[in-house]
Amino acid sequence: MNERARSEAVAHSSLENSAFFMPFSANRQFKKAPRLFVRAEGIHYYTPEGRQVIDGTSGLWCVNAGHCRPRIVEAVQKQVATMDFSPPFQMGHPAAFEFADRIAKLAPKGLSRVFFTNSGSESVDTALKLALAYHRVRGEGHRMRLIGRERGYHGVNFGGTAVGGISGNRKIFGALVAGVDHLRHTHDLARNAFSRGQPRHGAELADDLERLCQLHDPSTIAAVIVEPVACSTGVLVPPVGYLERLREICDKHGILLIFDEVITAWGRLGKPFGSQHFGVTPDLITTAKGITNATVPMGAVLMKEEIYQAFMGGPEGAIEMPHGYTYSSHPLACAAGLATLDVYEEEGLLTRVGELAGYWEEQAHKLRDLPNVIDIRNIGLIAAVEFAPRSGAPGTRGFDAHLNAFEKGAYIRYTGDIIALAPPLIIKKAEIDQLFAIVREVIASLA
Ligand code: PXG
Ligand code: PLP
Repeated sequence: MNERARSEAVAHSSLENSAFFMPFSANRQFKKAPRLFVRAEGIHYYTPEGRQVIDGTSGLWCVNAGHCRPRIVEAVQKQVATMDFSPPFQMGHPAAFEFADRIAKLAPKGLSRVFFTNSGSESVDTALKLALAYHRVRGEGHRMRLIGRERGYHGVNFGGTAVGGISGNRKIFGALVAGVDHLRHTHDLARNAFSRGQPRHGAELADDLERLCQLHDPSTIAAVIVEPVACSTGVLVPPVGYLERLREICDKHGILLIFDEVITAWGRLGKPFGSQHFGVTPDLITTAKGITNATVPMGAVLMKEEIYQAFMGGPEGAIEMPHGYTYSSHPLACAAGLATLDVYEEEGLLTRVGELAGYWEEQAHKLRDLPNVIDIRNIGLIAAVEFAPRSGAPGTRGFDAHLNAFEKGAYIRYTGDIIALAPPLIIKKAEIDQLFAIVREVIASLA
């Protein structure tokens, strides 16, 4: 059966008894009324019936250069036919070294070393382990605590789930990892609703880290991890001065600061990394998604030179870091990643959002007159609209908006009563208009 015939057969047969346990999905509801994509190109997806759908969320915040870019597709095709796999432990292949060097050149100054993983979740758990091990090799093994933040999303592995702050993602998984605590989140509709870009109020919420330092003693804390912009939880943009304050407190107490840039890197905020947009440099950065334009799964942890060097003190023949994945620096991922960087660079995509963000912000905030809209927030090429919850049925407005948008020709994400928009960075102004026209109709028709 060829690809097309297979996808049509799947689309037209019942999925109700399918073996596929779908991730983060309402399996039974979905299988009764599936929403399928079978093709993608540029900023569009296509359904089995051939209907065109604007990709309003870059897949899952990852297809930054748009879908099926020929240069990336050809690089992967060539690599898979040349060398499908090469072992990453005690062996290497040239593209891995080249890709790491190119990433380091784009990174904030000082973050000069790169560890490869296969996802954002693996990047987070890798960064947390690196932080613990870094302190330990420097004789500060008493720094064992990890601090996350309420409403943070750091993937689904044990470490990331533990530092994560979305209670629905945590509560059914037992005790998770010991020694974790959380900062308060920064969402404050009373003071900051309808902010454009960074909200004015809330820098003082970073002082919550001082509170945790007093509670646990700073010498017990290894690292703090936050998303510069918390995207999964509904786009929480950091208040002016907040990230700077976190940086100061971490410096004061010798705590490593990790920015989880799985979404905020790769041009989403108009710079290669979100840290560069905010002008605050963390000690480690976790990333994934747009690193390969999502063509092949990959993630990475970037770290300061001092962190890398701290591991290089032992005998030369010793393995410095007992950590890594079978697929770390997979040849297909490196090929996709190198071609992705070529596309980003040739088309100026890592800075294009600088020119587009003003227009994007204007269009997003025009939705303010619609019913049930209690907040609109934006930064870079990201926007979110928050709805008042229906009484007795919180979250249903968000889901209805998602469904309704799909029917009207736009794919958008939702979390609770918040919808999030983050289209591919190649989007044109006229296409931004189209996307917002659909979103306007959707919100207007929401009961
Ligand atoms: N950290 C952050 C900040 C993320 O946004 C991860 C870690 C985990 O990455 P992986 O590759 O393991 O999924 C993420 C992923 C959504 C959505 O709609 C967001 C993510 C994943 C799926 C859906 O908000 N973010
Ligand atoms: N479980 C077993 C039994 C394994 O042999 C391995 C890898 O060799 C893993 C888990 C880890 O898999 P990966 O390296 O793909 O994360």
